[in-house]
Amino acid sequence: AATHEHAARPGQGVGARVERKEDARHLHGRGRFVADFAMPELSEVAFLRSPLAHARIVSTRLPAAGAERVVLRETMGDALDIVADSALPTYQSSAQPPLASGKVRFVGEPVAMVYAPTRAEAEDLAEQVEVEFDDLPVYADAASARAATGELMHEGWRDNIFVTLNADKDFDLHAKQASLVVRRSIDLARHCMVPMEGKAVLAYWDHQADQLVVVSATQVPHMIRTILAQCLGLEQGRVRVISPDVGGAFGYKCVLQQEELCVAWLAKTHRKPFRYIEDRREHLIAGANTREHHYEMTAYADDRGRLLALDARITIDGGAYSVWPFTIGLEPGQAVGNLPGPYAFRGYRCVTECVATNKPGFVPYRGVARTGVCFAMELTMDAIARAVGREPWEVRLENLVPASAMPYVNVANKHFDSGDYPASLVKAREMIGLDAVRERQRKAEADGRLIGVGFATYTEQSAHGTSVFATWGTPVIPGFDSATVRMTPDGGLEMRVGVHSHGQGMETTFAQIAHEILGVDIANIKLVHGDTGQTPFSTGTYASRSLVMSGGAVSKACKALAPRVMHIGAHLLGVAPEAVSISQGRVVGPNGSVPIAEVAQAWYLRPDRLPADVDPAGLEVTTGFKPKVDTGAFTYASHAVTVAADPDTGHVEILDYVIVEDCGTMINPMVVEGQTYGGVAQGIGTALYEETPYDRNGQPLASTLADYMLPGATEVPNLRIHHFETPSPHTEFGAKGMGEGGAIAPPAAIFNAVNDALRPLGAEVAQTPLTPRRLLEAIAAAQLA
Ligand code: MCN
Ligand code: SMO
Repeated sequence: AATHEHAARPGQGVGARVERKEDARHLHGRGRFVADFAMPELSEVAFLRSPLAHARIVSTRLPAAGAERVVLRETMGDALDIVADSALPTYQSSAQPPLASGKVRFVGEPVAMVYAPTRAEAEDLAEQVEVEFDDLPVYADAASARAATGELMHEGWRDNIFVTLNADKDFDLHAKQASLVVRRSIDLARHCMVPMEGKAVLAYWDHQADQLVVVSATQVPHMIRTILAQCLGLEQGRVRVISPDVGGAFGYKCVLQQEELCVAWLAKTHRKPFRYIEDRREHLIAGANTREHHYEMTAYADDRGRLLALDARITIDGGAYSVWPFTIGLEPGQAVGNLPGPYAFRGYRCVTECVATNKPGFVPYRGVARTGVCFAMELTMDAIARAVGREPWEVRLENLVPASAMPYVNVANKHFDSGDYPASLVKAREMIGLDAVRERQRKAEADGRLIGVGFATYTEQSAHGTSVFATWGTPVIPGFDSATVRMTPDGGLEMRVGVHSHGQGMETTFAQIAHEILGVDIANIKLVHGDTGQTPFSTGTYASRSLVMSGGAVSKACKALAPRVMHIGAHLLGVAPEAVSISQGRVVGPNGSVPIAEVAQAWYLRPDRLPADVDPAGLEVTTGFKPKVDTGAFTYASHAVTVAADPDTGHVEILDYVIVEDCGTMINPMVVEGQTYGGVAQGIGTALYEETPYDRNGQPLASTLADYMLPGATEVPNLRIHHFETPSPHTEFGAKGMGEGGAIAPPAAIFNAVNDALRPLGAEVAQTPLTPRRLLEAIAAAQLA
């Protein structure tokens, strides 16, 4: 399939820029988040959190008044710990207790749970719980964790290493043909995820249904039900999980959170409602972390800069606990598999070690390891270009997998399905106006700042199947999903999916898919999602899988519904079913048409008007979808950015930013653009601002938004986006998932641009975030050298 430029489509179907249905309720304050629920007798929960990074709990003393409202691990009886098992051979599993038991492993780990009528009272009571600790050696970074001689992070472990993953594909064979060897050390800082809404969970006992109901800000309600029932020893049918409106999730909410388990336990035990809402300080101290990767890259290339082989050592600081269900194995697994990026070299060796330290554990975060590997690979690509004295885009262009080679299996066994990677780079170069920037660089800036331009190209695998997740040791992910579509008596649709939309716009885009097939007005299509009591099972929303998998199932269900609608419609028209079709919400025959609403009315209210051989299953279909292959559909993009770096103040300003992306057929280009804007804003955060530093005692040094820098509206430039649409051969409509991609490339493109700007000074930067201090240090180091 050839890559073609996107042409906007009118109407409400696939490809139309339809305004988001869900925005009306959010803009009018009618959204309902966990914090908005009101309930009689609701108790608010607070946690007493560990002040130390690694310590034994010697004793705990409860306050005289209110002791009955304090819960410790011992009090929780036989509630199970969160154990995240993996099939990876070197993996050491961690057990995360719902409340610390015996010892604490990071600052902020919940030690006691307390409840009261208000949060303030609960916090006051928590402060009166006295805990005596005995210090243990703190592993505040990967080096100290590796060198451990004292007590290890987890009982029964052989060392402090969660998992080691290696790859070796024809490395020696190709490396020895190289005439050039380029080395770089590259670092990404640890940071938080900072969704607008943090963790939020409310649980109560539904006495009528005799059921535990857990209302949680989660991406994966069905998975949370499965694991909560297991951990609490309840039959699956006695747990219902509802994910209401969610104020951003970004991966933070795709795992079982210990607070979810704690609050659910309270509701199960006391048969009353309880709620916990994470505050910003708790998020910054004790919420999950992401991104901290260290790379030692050695690239083997020829004189033109063609990469022949890559040797990489990756260290990931995974923090204290592995998460359920994905496990910490996902991070190194994605790192090893995605480091080669969109390039066509054939020799690859990689050793990835994921270390356990006394910090909050890693949770998947938009892009997962791909932001790190893209950063490492793209900085290395620019380093190669420097070494051979060519333009970085030119060297990149020669290394990218060409369109003529598609479909292509790369050195890490990624099955690229379609697309024209070089064309996206060429277009990005054109849009950023490279020649004009080079001209401007020759003339120098009047204000003394240095201008630079940088590129990055990446692939974003979506629609991962069972076999792909199995290579990361997580066999829980199926390469399929399902949907229920029911036509209502007025000819509208009620659609049910087990994935969950927490900002992605699915209520609109899934309706567009149904409109494309059945012609029903999207105003009369309702998407029900995120409630285990009302939707078909799904593992949920993550890995940019929802559109392809669940949206694919919506498509299949609508396609299965169509012949039933036509069958009744043909009967109403008095013609044979083969003679009719569906068009613009009507069943159309050779000599007349009937609105779909009339068909629906016949099914529900006028059985006398139905054909004798009508399908008794009626106007409701549940069906599943699976892509033609298990190996995924690959979105790709090239980002190009122009920056100005001030050598006096160290300040970096983004002057221009362009994105040329191809996610196959777009269901809604406006939604795709919104997804891209949000992702890029987060990527800019990773590149320039966000960092959670720790001191050597494992104390977090950025615990408020005054210390933890987020990009605001003034730091995010106007982004210019250009679309290609190369349909995937494996999916409905040829769509590919793209929800994470925006966050993958910005650190790479921005650092390459800054390094381009710094060339006259001989300085180079390779550590996020690029604070003014780091920039000035790099310049100072170059002056000394
Ligand atoms: N879309 C489209 N055409 C395509 C591809 C996608 O119109 N070819 C639309 C989809 O219909 C959907 C949206 O774009 O409305 C994203 O679709 P998809 O790529 O399938 O991603 P998911 O829906 O599975 O969302 C998950 C993804 C992930 S993994 C993270 S992390 C992330 C992201 O989405 N978290 C988000 N985007 C987010 N956006 C918001 N607002 N909030 C989050 O927490
Ligand atoms: S990090 Mo996204 O939820 O896969």
